[in-house]
Amino acid sequence: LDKRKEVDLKKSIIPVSQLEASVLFQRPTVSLANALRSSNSGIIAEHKRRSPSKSVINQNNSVADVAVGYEKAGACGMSVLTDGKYFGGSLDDLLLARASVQMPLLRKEFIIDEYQLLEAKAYGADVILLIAAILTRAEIKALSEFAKQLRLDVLLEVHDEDELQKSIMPSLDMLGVNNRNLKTFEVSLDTSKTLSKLIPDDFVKVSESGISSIEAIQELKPYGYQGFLIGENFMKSDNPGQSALQ
Ligand code: IGP
Repeated sequence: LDKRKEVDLKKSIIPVSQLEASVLFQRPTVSLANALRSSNSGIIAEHKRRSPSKSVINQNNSVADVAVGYEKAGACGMSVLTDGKYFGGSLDDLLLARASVQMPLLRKEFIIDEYQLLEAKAYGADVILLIAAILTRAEIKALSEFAKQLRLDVLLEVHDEDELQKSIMPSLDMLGVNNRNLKTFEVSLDTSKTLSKLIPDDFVKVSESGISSIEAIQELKPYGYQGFLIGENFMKSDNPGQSALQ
């Protein structure tokens, strides 16, 4: 989990003042948490070209086509991987998705610095991901409070009870339980089931990773989950939007 050491902040490329002056920075954001609360699909569909666990997943479909397909299929929101090194994504992917759809967009990234939140907003995100495994409680607090000032929703991701206990605070909107063990890449929905009862009701619960069927979603709903983050299962198809319909 030393990924945070490798995050390349490229701070010098676009000055903060320029990010803040961008047209998208002024755009009113859309809350994914609210969308999930009032939806019965709860699907957050992800754009993911490749991953450390699976290498290549999809190199053919354009981000714009994938985004439009997901929106037409009725997804509540879309997650766009902007990490280049491990996932082959970029901020341009986020920008292209933003130009194509109205639904809330999540910047999926290893966020460790406020600058990345300004970037997220300037490139059209509505939601940011914070990963408990790579952040201290103080960092989670500072980053989530800054995100709220920017009117971005915050999805906080945990893998186990310690990460969850360390992270709970009012500046989070959604708590995501990642079913994928980052050390072994093994996936188990039991992680979501076990941790669900420890998540206070004021947060929208999201189950992340390894969800590959309607049955899995039906299985998770009784545990209080209202959001389901699905990447590979859709992206491995020739037509990700079409596969999000089923
Ligand atoms: C999607 P899957 O198994 O449906 O492709 O998983 C998403 O949960 C996964 O990509 C993810 C992720 C992350 C990627 C969850 N947390 C943190 C990068 C960083």
